[in-house]
Amino acid sequence: MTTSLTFSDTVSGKAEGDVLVVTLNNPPVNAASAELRQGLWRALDHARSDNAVSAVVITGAGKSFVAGADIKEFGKPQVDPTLPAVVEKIEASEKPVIAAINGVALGGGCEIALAAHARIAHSKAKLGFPEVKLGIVPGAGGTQRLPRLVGCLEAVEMIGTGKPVNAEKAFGIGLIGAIAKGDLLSDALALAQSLKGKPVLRTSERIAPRSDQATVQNTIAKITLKAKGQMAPGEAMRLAASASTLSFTQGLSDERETFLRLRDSDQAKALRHVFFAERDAAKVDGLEHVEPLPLNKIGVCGLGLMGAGIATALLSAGYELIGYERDEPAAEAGKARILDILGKNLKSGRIDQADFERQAANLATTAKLRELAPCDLVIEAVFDDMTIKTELFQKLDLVIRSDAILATNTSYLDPDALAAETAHPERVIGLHFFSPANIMRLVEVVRCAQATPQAVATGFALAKKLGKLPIVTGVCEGFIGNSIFSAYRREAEFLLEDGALPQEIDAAMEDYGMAMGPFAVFDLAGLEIAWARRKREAPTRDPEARYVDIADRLCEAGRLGQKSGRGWYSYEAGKRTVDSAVTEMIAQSRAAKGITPRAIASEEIVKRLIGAMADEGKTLLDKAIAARASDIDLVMINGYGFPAYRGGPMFAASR
Ligand code: T1G
Repeated sequence: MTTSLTFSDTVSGKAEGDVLVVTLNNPPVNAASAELRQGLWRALDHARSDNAVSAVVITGAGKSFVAGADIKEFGKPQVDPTLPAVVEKIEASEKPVIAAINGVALGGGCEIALAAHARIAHSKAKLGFPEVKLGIVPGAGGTQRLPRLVGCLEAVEMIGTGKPVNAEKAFGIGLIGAIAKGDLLSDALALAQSLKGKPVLRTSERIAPRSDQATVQNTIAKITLKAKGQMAPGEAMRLAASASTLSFTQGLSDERETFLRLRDSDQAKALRHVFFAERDAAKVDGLEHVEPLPLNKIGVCGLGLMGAGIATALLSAGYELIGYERDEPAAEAGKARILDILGKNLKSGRIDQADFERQAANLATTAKLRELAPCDLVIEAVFDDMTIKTELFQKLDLVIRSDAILATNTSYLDPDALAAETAHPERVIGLHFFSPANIMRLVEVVRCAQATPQAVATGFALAKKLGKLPIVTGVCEGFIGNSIFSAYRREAEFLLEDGALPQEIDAAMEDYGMAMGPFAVFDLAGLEIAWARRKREAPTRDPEARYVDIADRLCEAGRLGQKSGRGWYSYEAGKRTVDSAVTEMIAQSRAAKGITPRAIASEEIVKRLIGAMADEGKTLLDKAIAARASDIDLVMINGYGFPAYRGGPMFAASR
């Protein structure tokens, strides 16, 4: 006998015999909005007061159980009941409450499941606490209930990293009691029948299974190191570890205080900005209703470091790949390079033997361009020279289908000029990967002037399929990322002339949270590319514009960066050391211009460099190269080591 009940717009109930099945339905991800919380609250009240109800099953509609608290409500006035109150009410129920986890149970969604008296999950379910990725800690009992179920070691790992676990792992660590063998709801109803009338097991009353404290502390130290500069991971792990020493009530109040403090912190605001920025970046004007072309076979021309990385990313995503090089030995070397990366993925456990064999089987290399004829899309990653790329594209024009996509991985050349040299410029786009391309998440999808929306949509969809973060950019020298990076470099060199030293500027930016300071990055990338560009620009450079020639002096002295053993720093045995010769060259350059150096504080260094990036960002927005400021933030965070917990240069400058 089934009776339908409505507890709110997003919460409904059905009586399956004497079990009340409560379904949460707040598309797209069942975020625990105020409306959903109120509906769940009413459902629990109904279950408590209706004698016909012996147990409750809570489940979600769609692909999520509950994706956590509604992040859009953060910073807004609180609406009752709060999530902690709902969670407490679930656990307090005298009638067994079963969580039937149909999909993702994240953050507050996992806390709802932990408060239930039993948990059963669909085999494809995922459970986790991603709060640290939002600069906060779980705030509805997760830091205290999780350790009581899985032990402190598993808890600090899950809560400290924010990484979800699959159903099998969740079952293995005791986070869930069962994985549904048949239909999830039927299995959950059977579980409810088996528990009804029995005393309920409350997670908060459990004692956290023992974990070796030394191992727990080691794990905390490892994760804290990786999360350099971020407050939340350390706090979250401290709370989870405290479950073995503090009472539930003490731990809960500490959790609440910590949650509220971090929720309003600058880091949390920045990470919320990044969360929504990633969602917005997927909404590209003009591509809303454009169907990407289907892609099966993909060609990669140039199998050097970048090409091999791109090829590996494509193979990992399941594409058939044809790698092309100018001659057989180079093609063989390219194949070996790709197989070497796959081998490393196998060794590190990122893929298993079956994956390795499947990907290797999907790989073919050739020195015959005509063998790329069956490709649906070809990406070139040959040397960044216009003549070489144009010749290649013109040959490809004659080989591949006219509707196949041609993509260039150029960093600085003009893809519009390249497209204009081909027979079908409408199918030419830019796909600018970042090295190592099989690791780096960012792909700049370059919307060439003559490219069709379908060509751009196809490139965009491909990048998503590779698990990358595609950001659409218009055409200008350096697109979004390298334009901002050039402004960053320019201001860094102005700071040098004004009185700061490379190591001071680097220290200030590394303290700010950059993965590496600018001068260390310049040395890593090599100084010759920027030098070549400065020489190219010299004839047309504005004589009134401020120009710092220190980098030119370095290059003329053969100091081309890490690979030449000397650049802004010296690299003895690979170790970066300050070189007095550079300090001397800087002093001479200042003297030649009659500049008296002054002491420059870290705050000013950071402010000027962020400011320079943001100013360039504004120019890119004015020129419609970037669609939104948050896209620029994502490019700098995912391609240039800008700390996500600062939100990106545009966000940081706006603060
Ligand atoms: N709140 C509000 N909106 C959300 C949301 C959330 N938790 N999660 C997703 N959305 C929106 C998103 O903005 C987008 O909107 C749409 O849903 C689809 O998302 C007390 C306080 C669940 C794995 O961190 O990781 O619980 O752009 O494109 O790729 O301890 O969304 O369409 O308008 O990402 O299929 C903790 C966040 C919260 C999970 C689905 N939870 N979400 O991925 O879809 S803090 C999270 C995700 C918390 C408690 C604390 C993913 C997903 P729009 P999408 P997807």
